[in-house]
Amino acid sequence: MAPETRIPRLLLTGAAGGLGQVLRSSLKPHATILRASDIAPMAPAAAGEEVVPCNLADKAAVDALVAGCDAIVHLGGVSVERPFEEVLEGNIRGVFHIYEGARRHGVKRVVFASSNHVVGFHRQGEVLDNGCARRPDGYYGISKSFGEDMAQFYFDRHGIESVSIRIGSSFPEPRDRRMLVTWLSYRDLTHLVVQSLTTPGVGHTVVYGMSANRDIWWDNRHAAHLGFSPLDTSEAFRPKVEAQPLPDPADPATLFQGGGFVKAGPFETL
Ligand code: NAI
Ligand code: 15L
Repeated sequence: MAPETRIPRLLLTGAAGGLGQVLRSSLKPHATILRASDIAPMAPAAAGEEVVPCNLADKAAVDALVAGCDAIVHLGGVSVERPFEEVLEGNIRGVFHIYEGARRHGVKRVVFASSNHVVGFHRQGEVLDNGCARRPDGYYGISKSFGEDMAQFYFDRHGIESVSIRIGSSFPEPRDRRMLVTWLSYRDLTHLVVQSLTTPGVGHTVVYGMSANRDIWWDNRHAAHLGFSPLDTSEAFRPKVEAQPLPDPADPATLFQGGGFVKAGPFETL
């Protein structure tokens, strides 16, 4: 991106996490100042960075965090299936605080890290577009579904544009057969986030985040305006992954798109 089209101040939540560390580096050329935030310890600020610790469950702290920012990439929160009370704090309260901060401080674009677990109880092999029924596979997936609803509401009511990325599995490499389908390389993730930040007129767009893998469960035709064209594929990892023992075909983790998340819990929290 040319310097004159850089985002003046870009907020990145979840900056200490797996994807946050990747995007903190790869988004830096697209922002004059990148404000990195997390509840966990982060690397010190480099040139052109601000590091602001913040608990997303703290409304006043998030309001101060968002002040002065021009766009937000919201990765922060619980990223796996956990007891509802944990998901409530980090994800449900957290995404509300982010959108309220955006409204109060005039932020016009949010990229929300949603998840394939919004649709995790659809069968593996079924091809879904972004208009399909959501079938969350746990409290975590429900929180991401809620986040997508917040994104839609804040566009309809307040004109804040969002892209909700239903990320598949974004890791250095796919770890199992399911991830041969759901894998999103870090390069393709960065491309998708940049397109989501810079494409004009997105309203609220839901897009699936996966590389150009051989087999697909997700169809992005209704999100074509984002211009997301992945360059990577999981094929190079297929021999290594397929050397693993075959999974039980009757296991719910093999039957449903959400994999192991569909059988997490219940959690006894009383
Ligand atoms: P991660 O767990 O490594 O990072 C999440 C970060 O959020 C952590 O650094 C954590 O300290 C922070 N966080 C948690 N609760 C917080 C709170 N109350 N206040 C402030 N910060 C808090 O997860 P990862 O893999 O980096 O994922 C980033 C985002 O993308 C998450 O929202 C996750 O749900 C989503 N995602 C990731 C996928 C993947 O394959 N890596 C797939 C689908 C969605
Ligand atoms: C997610 O939503 C998680 O954040 C990530 O840790 C992976 O488990 C991923 O989905 C996946 O489904 O592989």
